[in-house]
Amino acid sequence: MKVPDIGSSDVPVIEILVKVGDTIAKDQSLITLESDKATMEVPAPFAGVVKEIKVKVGDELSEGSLIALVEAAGGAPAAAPAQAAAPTRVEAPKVEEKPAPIATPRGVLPGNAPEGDVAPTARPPFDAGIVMPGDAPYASPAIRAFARELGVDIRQVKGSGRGGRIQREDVTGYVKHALASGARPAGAPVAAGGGLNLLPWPKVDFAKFGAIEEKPLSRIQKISGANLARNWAMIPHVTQHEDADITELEAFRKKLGEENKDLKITPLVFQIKAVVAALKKFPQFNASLDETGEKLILKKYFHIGIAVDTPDGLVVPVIRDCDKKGLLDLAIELGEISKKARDKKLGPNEMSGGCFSISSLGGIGGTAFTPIVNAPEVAILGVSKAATKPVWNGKEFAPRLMLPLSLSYDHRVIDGALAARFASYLAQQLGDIRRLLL
Ligand code: CAO
Repeated sequence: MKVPDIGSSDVPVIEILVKVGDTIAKDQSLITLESDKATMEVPAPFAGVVKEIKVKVGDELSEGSLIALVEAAGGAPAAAPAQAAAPTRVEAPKVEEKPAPIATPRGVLPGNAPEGDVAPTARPPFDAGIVMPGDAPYASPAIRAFARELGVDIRQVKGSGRGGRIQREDVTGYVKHALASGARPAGAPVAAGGGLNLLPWPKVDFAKFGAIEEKPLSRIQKISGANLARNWAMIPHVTQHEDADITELEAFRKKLGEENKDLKITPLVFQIKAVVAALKKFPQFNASLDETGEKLILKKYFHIGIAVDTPDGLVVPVIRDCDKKGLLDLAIELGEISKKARDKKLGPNEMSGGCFSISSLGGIGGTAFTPIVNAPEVAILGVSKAATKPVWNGKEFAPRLMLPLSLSYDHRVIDGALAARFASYLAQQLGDIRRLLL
């Protein structure tokens, strides 16, 4: 069994989830990899018995790296990907048409990966001593980063996970305990009116008030929730609202749709083009703060993230080099990434590298909203439903199709005046189809 396409190379192994002699099921997780973007489990492409493990914790793997030799289960349909191992002693696996599932992302950014939410059923007993010999406490890099962020000395934290693995809750529990006992966690800065100093989350027995049902959050909701909470808390947001007159654009879009009946051309592709034009004119928007918060990184490429609503939650795939693509190319790619997102087929590389995001609720409704900036980007465009409104043209009110735009931005990087200019330029581009197509 080999590493499938994981979107990046030289990704360290942080956990080995099977051992020699294990009978494993198809799609059972073999190892956990952790890049700086995501923690992901690599699933078995077919069922069988583990004969030899070819990796150890700390090894850096890329697509095609050999993980283990596995004897395929007799007669079981084996979905071996093209790049999968053809190990000796494996009965020639029958190749399914469906490609092997790509590694399952389990986190997005260090500190945000939900830990301990993996189905325990298929896993062997975990022994921290094997993967982290010696006295070093066992914790994933994400948890170490989380502890560092809170100023916690990870060696002081007792792990409650399998084999003493330190989980996110252990770190937060340690901090809560330290705060309750009046002690300051080792290395933590002294609070002097700084920090969020939030009240604990209310613990309520809702069943006391009526019938209830519990529903766990999906993995995507947990990951995006942690990111949204951080971005909302750490970025000083302001939202600038603007209306674009898209009467002419809409007539052109309809015409284009009639000429390309097999293609779905929605207003979103025009918005991508308009955003690229505005990013070129206002480079401050095509930027990110570095991790120190003292330097702005200006980008010379134009990769646009598109918020896609899926049954499991919100994901933001990225369309690359939108400046080099025409409207029809963008329409094709938008259709492809939306489908991939809803089919849970997006790889981590398809959700990274964005410069600016668009969140369109135009197909659903609403007149305005305040999207949350997708850090480390510095702005995001929210789009609501276009509606025909009476607009004064100097002589009379004329019916015009108006598209509501809501531009949220990081006020540390962008001033209000600049945001107002960006939003009105965007509206101007969408209002004059000739400019957009230049
Ligand atoms: N005004 C009026 N109509 C609009 C519109 C707008 N601003 N934007 C799209 N429409 C129309 C489309 O033309 C399409 O009409 P037809 O069915 O007649 O062709 C219809 O609404 C549905 O469009 P769509 O949603 O399928 O396609 P899209 O290209 O506009 O959007 C995608 C694609 C993936 C962005 C969208 O499906 C989606 O997931 N949106 C939700 C994003 C989200 O959840 N954001 C919130 C993030 S914060 O929680």
